[in-house]
Amino acid sequence: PQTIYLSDYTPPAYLVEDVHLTFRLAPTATRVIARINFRPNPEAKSRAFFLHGEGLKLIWATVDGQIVQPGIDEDGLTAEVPDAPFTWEAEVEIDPAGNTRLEGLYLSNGMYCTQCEAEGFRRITYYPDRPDVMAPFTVRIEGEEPVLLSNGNPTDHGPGWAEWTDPWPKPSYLFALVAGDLVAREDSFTTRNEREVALKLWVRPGDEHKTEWAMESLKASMKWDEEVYGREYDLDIFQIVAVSDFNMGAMENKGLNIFNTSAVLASPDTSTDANFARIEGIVAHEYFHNWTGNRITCRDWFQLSLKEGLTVFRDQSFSADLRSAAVQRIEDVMALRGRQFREDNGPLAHQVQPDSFVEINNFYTATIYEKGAEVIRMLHTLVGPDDYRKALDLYFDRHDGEAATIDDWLNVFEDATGRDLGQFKRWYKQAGTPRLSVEEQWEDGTYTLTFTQDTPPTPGQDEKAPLVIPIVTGLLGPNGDEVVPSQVLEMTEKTQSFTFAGLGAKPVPSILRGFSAPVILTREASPEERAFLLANDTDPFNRWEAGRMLAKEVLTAMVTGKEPPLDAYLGALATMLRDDSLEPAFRALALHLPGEDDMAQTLHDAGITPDPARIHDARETLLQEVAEHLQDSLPRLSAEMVIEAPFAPDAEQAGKRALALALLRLTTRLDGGKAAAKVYAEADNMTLSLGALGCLLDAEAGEAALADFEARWAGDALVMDKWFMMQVSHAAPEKAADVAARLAEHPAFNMKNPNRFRSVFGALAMHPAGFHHASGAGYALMADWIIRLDPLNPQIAARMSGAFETIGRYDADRQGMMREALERIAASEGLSRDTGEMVGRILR
Ligand code: BAL
Ligand code: ZN
Repeated sequence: PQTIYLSDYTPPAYLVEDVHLTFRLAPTATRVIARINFRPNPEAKSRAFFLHGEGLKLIWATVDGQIVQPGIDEDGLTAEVPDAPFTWEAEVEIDPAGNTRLEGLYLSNGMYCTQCEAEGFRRITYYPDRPDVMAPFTVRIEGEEPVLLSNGNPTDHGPGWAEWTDPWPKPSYLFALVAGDLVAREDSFTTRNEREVALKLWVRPGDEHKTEWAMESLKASMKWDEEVYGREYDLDIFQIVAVSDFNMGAMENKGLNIFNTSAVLASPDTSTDANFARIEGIVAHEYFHNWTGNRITCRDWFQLSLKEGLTVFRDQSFSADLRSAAVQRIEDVMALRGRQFREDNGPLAHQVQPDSFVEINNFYTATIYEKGAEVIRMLHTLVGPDDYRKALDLYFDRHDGEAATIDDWLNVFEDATGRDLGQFKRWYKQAGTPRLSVEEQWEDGTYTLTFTQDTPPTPGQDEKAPLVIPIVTGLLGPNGDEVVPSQVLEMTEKTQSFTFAGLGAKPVPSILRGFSAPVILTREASPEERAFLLANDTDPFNRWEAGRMLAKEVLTAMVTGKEPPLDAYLGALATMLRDDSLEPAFRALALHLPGEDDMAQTLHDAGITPDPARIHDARETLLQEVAEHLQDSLPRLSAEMVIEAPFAPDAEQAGKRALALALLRLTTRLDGGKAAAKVYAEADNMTLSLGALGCLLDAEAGEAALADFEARWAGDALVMDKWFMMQVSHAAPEKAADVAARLAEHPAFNMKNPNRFRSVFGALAMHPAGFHHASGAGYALMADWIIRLDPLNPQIAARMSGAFETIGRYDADRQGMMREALERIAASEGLSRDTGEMVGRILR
């Protein structure tokens, strides 16, 4: 397979004036007739005419009405064309029913739908399938299906056909088509300029009752984008369609977003609070793409973070505004550390702007998305909210209708603020998570913090230059008062000191408030000082962080056979838990022990080879200690978290349920599951049902509840995904692989459905003590199923192979078994470019 390099970018030879597509739908033989007006690109370096195309059967093609015989290979076609504007027409045949890759046009349970990002459009028709070719599309769909949809506004229809016109020039990756037996929840939104926009959320008949939340989230997003970014919607209609077989969470096709059912359908009975929050965030994310991604798109796929990092930052800000900003930030950082730090510290580490790729689908990563968002958050911190808004206004003014680059983005900030961002740009070009260490000095009322930054080598990048790191810092006095409020310390050197003069007593520093940069901060501190910060810090993120650091020190000591600072931790936890001024969601997060994978990385960073079994045991022991220490408070606190009001998926109720369940998990350690059984039996919402089920499984008392759950929810695919997932994630480590293997034989297991596949094998990958069990059964099973899935759905198979990305952390035996599993995948016949690239990078 060919490697694509950023440095090889050349402008397209021909640009597209407009596109007219006709679809004659048929399950195994859909015909697509394209009429495309091309014109030479004055900026092009060559006149070679090439159209991408994969898996297409060409029926005929013409140039200006004359039949041509193009040269065709597996990537596309070439033809002789004029050095002047011309019309290309072609008819191709494709097989949506046989399309299990879920890229291009495919059938999902009798419904036609598309996924074109990144390079799926070339599986629909021959086209310059690259994001810097933008054009308006008109689409005519002919089919028996009652609902026929495409991008833009509806312009005409008749029996068995419909026509849609999208006036906004777009790249082909934003094309969408849906046809099926669907029903809509309808609503409308009036923009700030009094334009009426029809809103339609299309689902299968029977799912109508699960549409209210997404519709409310959509309207809130439209309003927020007007208020916060000054961005108004630009078509007469905005539509969302829910699809059950979908590789991603959702897709921002212009005016016609397509969503994985799991990212849009919600009801209190079937969805947890976490599902509701995720749906709200994804609906917002896809809607926000209308400006950051669609109106301004990416010149090429090396610029992916231009739209994804920015849009994640926007959806995180939206959720922070709608919910609790503190809780949102903690959750976002937990996700960043869990996925991006893990990626950045292993063989798959790559830059926010990569230099090369083999398969772009492998770069829809936490680095492009979440680290990309952190980079924008740092810009926001450095320039401040007013200049940030000025820069964004300039970005939209300057680049609307264009396919832009990350350099364009940074230039806008330089022009709007007068800042030189040359050094800042390194955040896009250097992979790896910087380590930030700090030393303090106290002398005659002057306090000095000296920071040192160091980014470890990553594949292909041995040397790293210093980054610009905004370190938001405040100082607390010995009585807990804030003596120096938060300020941004702007670090640009490898080692740099910051002094604070005129202090009456040696302060306690609160460093990297709000997690102001995506770095690993190491700072020696006594358990007492961490407990002090957990009790007194005015920055909620750092308050939570102090508790987490303390918990990590306890777990590290337990794993390495040292004396853990248990009293300091348990005392601080108890005080925090009783503090009614803290919102329940925060207290629930503070009760949450660092995860097993997080501990494995922490130990590895400290030069200790992690033993997943010992980490698991230490965590279990600590949870037992916490439960016993808090046992007197548990009944009262649990009673306080009971909600009398009718169910609402808002942040306040969700926070109370989160704390109630955190307490229930502790109670289960003391009563063997008695309280959990009662909660399960009485629950009137999925959050409590599922939480109680998890407790029962942990107590090995979940058989009856599991059977009940299956009987009740057998007809609901999204709930059954939870049933599969819970059994794997709550399995004892030595049983996890067996449980996954058994579930894969269940009649309701369907490997072609990405949600179901992930519910079993994604859950196994995220069960460190199970996946990394010393028997090697987890590795072998994962390899077996990646090999089976790869020919059907390479994208999901490749993604799943990321389970092995932590190979470098473990002992020689585990590394040997992981390598064997990876080599087995690499050697399987006909392995896809997607999985081949991933496995190759991990083995490198
Ligand atoms: N563009 C792919 C899906 C998303 O990031 O919204
Ligand atoms: Zn996105």
